[in-house]
Amino acid sequence: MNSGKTIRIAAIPGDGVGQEVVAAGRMVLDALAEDSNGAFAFEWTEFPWGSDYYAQHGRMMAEGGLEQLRDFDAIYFGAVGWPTIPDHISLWGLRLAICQGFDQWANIRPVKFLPGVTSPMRKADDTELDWVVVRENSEGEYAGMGGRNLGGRPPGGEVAVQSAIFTEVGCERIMRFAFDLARTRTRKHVTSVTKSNAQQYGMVLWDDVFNRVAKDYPDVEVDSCLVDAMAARFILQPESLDVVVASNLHADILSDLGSAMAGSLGLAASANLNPERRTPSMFEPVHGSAPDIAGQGIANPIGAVGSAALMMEHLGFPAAAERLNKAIEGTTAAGVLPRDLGGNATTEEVTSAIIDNLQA
Ligand code: GGG
Repeated sequence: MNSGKTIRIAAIPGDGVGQEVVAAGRMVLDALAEDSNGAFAFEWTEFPWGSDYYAQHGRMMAEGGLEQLRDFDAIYFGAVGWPTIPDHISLWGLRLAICQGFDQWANIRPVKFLPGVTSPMRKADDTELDWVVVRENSEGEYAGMGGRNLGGRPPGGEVAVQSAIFTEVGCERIMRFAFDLARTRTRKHVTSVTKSNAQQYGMVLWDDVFNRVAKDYPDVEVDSCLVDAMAARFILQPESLDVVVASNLHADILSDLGSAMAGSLGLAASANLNPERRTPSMFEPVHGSAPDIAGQGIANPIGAVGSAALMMEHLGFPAAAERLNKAIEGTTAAGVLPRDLGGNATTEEVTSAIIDNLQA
């Protein structure tokens, strides 16, 4: 008998494999709740938004969609993007509309080796990789400002402008978030990713704010690295990193590199947080809709289940989050691996194994 909290979640499976991995994540979460001794239960509301919805309604989400989501405890998201719709329309119409509409300004993307998962970067099974990429999630290169065909130039001479907006408030809050996170970790190190040698306004502001905020955290080690050098450092000196804070675009690119180093993009979990908790936060695997494998039952559900763990942590159930993470580890350690990790387990088999491992 449930006498604990009923957690109200808005599920938005979205496009392609998003639908498969959100279904998998929901099964795992329901099994977790059933076994929680009444500590919590989930009440799910599913929203059919995405590219199919666009085909019928000419928009990616319902009119007033944000208002429909506002009172949920959290949003559990799959993926967005489908070949029939230009990617910038689907992304801005759904995922970014939610992230920016709810001011989910901090995106965290942990990067970790899992037991039993090999990768070209993993020289021995005991090699450690344990970072968190902190992505500024509200402005920067994703400010959505600019225009095309300015001045009405003739065909062949078109000009487009895409502005990156960096505000002192936006930079400071993400820096402080990264430093606060680093303080909870063993290494207590923050690396700021920049490109201030070439981008002399926004990225210099980014550096100035980083250096100023760092003074308030004398117990945290810091360094700063150009984004191009950082890509090389990910590969050549992974042990030198702990918390990596970067702009919207830089962090998006680097976190994909990091998850590939850990074995596959399919493993990567993420949380889009409104740390002030004024609005619901959104939890989603980092991967996209993967049209090439959608509907085949072979998508990797681990990124979605890992995102569910981040959601439980955020909602104040750290022991439940730990159980989810341990169940993922038990599954990969036992060699139940989907295709992107070199195995042949289906989405359903990996999901069942994770549910079985909740008991371990
Ligand atoms: N689950 C993540 C997702 O659907 N991503 C789609 C995508 O294209 N994202 C690009 C971005 O957010 O920068």
